Amino acid sequence: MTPSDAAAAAPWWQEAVFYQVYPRSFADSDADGVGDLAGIRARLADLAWLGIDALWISPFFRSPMADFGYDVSDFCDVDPLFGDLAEFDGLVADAHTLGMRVVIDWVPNHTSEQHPWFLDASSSRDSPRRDWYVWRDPAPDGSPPNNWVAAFDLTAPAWTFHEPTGQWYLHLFESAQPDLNWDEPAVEAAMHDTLRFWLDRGVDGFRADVIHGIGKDPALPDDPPDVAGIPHCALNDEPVTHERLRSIRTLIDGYPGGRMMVGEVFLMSTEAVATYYGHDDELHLAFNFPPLFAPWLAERWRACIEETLAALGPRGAWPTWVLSNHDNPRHRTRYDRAAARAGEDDATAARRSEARARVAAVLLLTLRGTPFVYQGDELGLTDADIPADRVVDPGGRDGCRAPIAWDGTPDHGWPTAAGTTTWLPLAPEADTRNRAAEVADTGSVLHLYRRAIVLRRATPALSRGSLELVESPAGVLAYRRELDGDIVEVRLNFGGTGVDLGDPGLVDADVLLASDGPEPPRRFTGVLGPDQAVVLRR
Ligand code: ISL
Repeated sequence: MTPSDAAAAAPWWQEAVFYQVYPRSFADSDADGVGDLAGIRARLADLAWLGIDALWISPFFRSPMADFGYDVSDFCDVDPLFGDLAEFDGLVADAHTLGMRVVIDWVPNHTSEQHPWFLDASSSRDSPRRDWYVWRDPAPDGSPPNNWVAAFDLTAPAWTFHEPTGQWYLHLFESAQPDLNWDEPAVEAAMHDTLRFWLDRGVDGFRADVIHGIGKDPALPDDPPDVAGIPHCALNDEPVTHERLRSIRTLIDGYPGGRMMVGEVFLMSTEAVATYYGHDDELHLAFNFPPLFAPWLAERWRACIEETLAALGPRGAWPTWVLSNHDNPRHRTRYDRAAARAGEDDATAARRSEARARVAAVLLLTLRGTPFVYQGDELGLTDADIPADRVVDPGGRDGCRAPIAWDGTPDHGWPTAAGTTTWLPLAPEADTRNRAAEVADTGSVLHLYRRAIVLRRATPALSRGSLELVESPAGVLAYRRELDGDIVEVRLNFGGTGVDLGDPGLVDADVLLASDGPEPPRRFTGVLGPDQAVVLRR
């Protein structure tokens, strides 16, 4: 096998650039102020233009929307708010025609309290489905069975007392999201069936929500004092989960065409995340969140990269990189807020904010591993300021979920009937920072993403090559990507002043990409501009 054959044989999800669609806020087809599947379908060509290889679509299943779709009441149907199964089938077919894969969310840790399984389980202690959820008697003083706290409200127990049957049920998230009991074989079998349902419909894979949650210590012990008060979803890390993942892997790999699962392993340690790949027999990919929470400092990013490659490399596990998603402030907003806390004044912020976001884009799209772009980051969006009377999310995550502006018309592509409005206010700067305006401007953040994706695809050293960190002046992150003798150098200036790299070998190198494009100077001067990233070939 020649090296290029080896590259050709890599699974598609290692070379793909993924794009996360949060369907409520992406595009709306029926003017009800909430995005939908037909809206996504109508915009697939735009994503293909950007160079996206695969979509991850957040939940669109039947749901009472207590957690905006992460509370599922039917895993095998589309909520009427988003369309129907025929629309979904059409979306998959159209995406495939355009050469894009479709990965959907799978929420195995919990259901909605309105799911027929929970309605049945809670109907009586004798219900045949009682054990599909986690029920416990009250402690002797009537309090919850242990000290676990739920995500979103750390003052609230991860348990709700169910009066009619006199027991508490477990929920690592909202009380409207009771945890499934994966120790019950029928639960595992039923959840496997939900995977088969969508695999049979032709999806290319799944993003598995809090996947590490499906194994719990059956003794449900109190959290020790040093971690008591941390949401328990951030703590579950049980051996039994790995067995369950191996069964899931066997099921998925039994389908033709290279289906995959990327798991949300919400554990704050890259070492722990690495174990969820197993020995190439558990998750195909796992999200690794320490870099998402890392501050915008070259030295911290260097450490994140070192840790990630050291933890995953020996297992042959393939990294993923995420800068934003629907649960956290967008990266541009996080870095701006941190700079403001460190004393950055408004004028400096105005100059640096977008430039930093552009450097972050080059970082995301030139690292070794599969990048996930969160919808709107490619427009350089910041979070929306949500007025108090428009806040809807129990976890306070509305700012990054603001609907995407598509054009410069008064409604920016989100027409609504008189007296109604979009479910959240539109993303900021909609008059200028909308897709149509950025398509028209080759200097836009959107065009930077497009150029970086095109370059990545055309350069196997970037999509598949090794990554070696390189010594660099303070405030600069430097690495080298290499495959089959082709060497690509990446230099990212995290600071607001220019830096002479002091590397004569780079003077006159070809500039393949510059974060401040549009047209990179053909030769590198050896000096990085303020908040500038470049991709070079000597
Ligand atoms: O959002 C968080 C903190 O604000 C995280 O703790 C988050 O809850 C965690 O990443 C799990 O997230 C996933 O499962 C949740 C859902 O609300 C999130 O949207 C989803 O990404 C429950 O299904």
